[in-house]
Formats: sequence, C-alpha cells, structure tokens
Amino acid sequence: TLPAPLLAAEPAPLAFHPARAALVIIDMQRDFLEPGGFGETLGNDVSRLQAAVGPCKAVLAAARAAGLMVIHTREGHRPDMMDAPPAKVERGSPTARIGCAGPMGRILIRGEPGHDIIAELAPAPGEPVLDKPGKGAFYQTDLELMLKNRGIDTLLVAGVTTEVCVHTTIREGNDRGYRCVALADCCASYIPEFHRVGLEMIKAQGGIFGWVSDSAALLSALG
Ligand code: C5J
Repeated sequence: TLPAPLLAAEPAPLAFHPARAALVIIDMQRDFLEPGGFGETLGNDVSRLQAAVGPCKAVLAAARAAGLMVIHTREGHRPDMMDAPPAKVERGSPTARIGCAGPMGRILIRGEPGHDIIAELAPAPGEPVLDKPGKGAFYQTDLELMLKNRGIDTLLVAGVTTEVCVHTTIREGNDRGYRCVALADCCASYIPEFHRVGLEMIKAQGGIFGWVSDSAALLSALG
C-alpha cells in the first residue's frame, strides 16, 4: 500500500488515506452566495463569500482527480415546509423569510433556483448531493451511513459559512469519531471576524474538535 499523504495542518500535520477521506462541500448555494437569497435577506453582504469559490474549485478538481469521495450539501426545506421548525422560520423580515417568494424563487426551498449549488461548483454525476434541514450535515440525513459504507474516517470540509454550517458539521463529525479538517480558504463567513475566530476555535487546545488546513496544503498532499 502507498504511504498515507501528510496534510500540513494546525495544530499538527495529519496523515490521511485518500481512499478513506471525503471532501465535503457545505452549502455553496445561490441562496447564500448571490444577492436576493437567504443570506442577503438576513442583512448580510453576500459578496464576502466569494473568496471561498476559487479555492473550493481547486480542491474539488484535485479531489476528483485523486478519486476522493466528494459530497455536496444544501441547506433547505421541503416545499410544504413540514421539516422547517417554526422557531427557524419566524426569524428575519416577515416578507423575506424561509418559504417567501424572492428573486431566486422561494427562499431556502428545495427545487427553487436559489437552492441550487452555484454553477462554478456544480456536482458531477455520481457525487452525492445531501439535502439537510439544519445547519449540521449529520442531522436528519444519511451522511453517516454513506461515510460508514465507504469506510471514510477523515472529512475535509469546505463551504459556507465557517461559524455556522461548517462549524456545526465539524462538531457533529468530531463527536462521531471522524477526523475533521476545515480548509480555511475554502470556507467563508459574512462576518470576517467570525471566520477567523471560528477557525481558531477548531484548532485550539490541541485541536479540540478538529484540524485547520488550506487548499494549497491539500493540493500539495494530493499532488
Ligand atoms: C447559515 C449556513 N449561515 N450554510 N447557513 O444559515 O451556514
């Protein structure tokens, strides 16, 4: 067998087996990255998330070339919104909440244009697209089952936003025994300070719930 590549990361480098690692790209959806979607209705400057697009494209291409499992997630709800907790729906402006009509269709609703993954990161045939009703990718989804069936033990996590869905997914994965690595420049937040501190939190205390690496380190490890 080939030696496990070493990924430069903090707080320490991490050896990983490409056959047991998955690239998980969180919620790179039009609703979060483009004007008129969920992110903007909450008062955010969506242009801040663009920084993650190029690095995500690069790691996606490298992961595909190396034969890594690639999983895309989307946050959103059923058109009947039976899976949308009232406590989630009732936040934000009453005319621009989840389920309301917007320029990209109903906000954060499956099947609407805004719910799609941005064109630059479109899933390839055969790559699982995981629809999740919550912030974490494990909650009420079959992610754990897919990872178990593929023998995955390491999650390389990219996407948006750092301190919300990326963090929640890494925390969930860590508790389930996965080595979770946030790829810093492949993640972004509407609030730059939260991006920075969110990454600090993961790797503090000896990597309390994960590791932090970046696209250049992953490309070099896979190269
Ligand atoms: C948010 C997400 N921020 N994908 N969702 O509501 O991080």
